[in-house]
Amino acid sequence: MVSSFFPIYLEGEVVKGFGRGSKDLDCPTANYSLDVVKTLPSSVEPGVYCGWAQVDAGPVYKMVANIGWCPFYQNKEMSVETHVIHKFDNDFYGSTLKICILEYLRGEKNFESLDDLVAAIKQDIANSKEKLEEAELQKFKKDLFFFSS
Ligand code: ADP
Ligand code: RBF
Ligand code: MG
Repeated sequence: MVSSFFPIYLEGEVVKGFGRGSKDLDCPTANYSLDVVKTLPSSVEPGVYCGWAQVDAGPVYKMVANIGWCPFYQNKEMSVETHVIHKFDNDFYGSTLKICILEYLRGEKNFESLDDLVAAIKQDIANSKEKLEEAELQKFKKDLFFFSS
């Protein structure tokens, strides 16, 4: 079941993130500006979430998002970083990204090494792919949020 706390919808421009080369780790994350991050309900727990994502008026893809302060990097500001589970040919900075957040996967953690962080992210991607096959979550792929302008 999708809990009554979800879905959470976010929409905003994709901006430059921390430039830590997430892309080199095979996991680019599209970042929102702080203004968009601030529109999240204050009761959202930092952590890793799965749901659906759309870049401009493109197809709706599976996504996994990290919400929080990234203890591994000790960020000063809360961020929302979305990894869209799709291979894009080009960057899409400046585009509008819509996300529909459906389920909490785990809390944010600190890691001993970058390798451990990358392994956890890989596992999150695999878990999200599987979860989003559930009929209950599939329904939101067709949500009006993505198809009304
Ligand atoms: P930054 O630190 O600027 O966020 P990243 O290394 O995290 O840089 O790369 C993020 C950028 O990569 C996104 O803003 C987007 O333009 C691009 N990108 C390409 N493919 C994806 C994807 N599958 N998911 C998210 N962003 C992607
Ligand atoms: N950062 C953390 O410090 N702890 C985490 O548990 C964590 N989990 C993440 C899970 C996913 C699916 C993604 C996309 C990012 C996560 N991050 C986490 C953020 C990560 O530190 C950030 O994307 C870096 O920029 C990667 O180089
Ligand atoms: Mg990023």
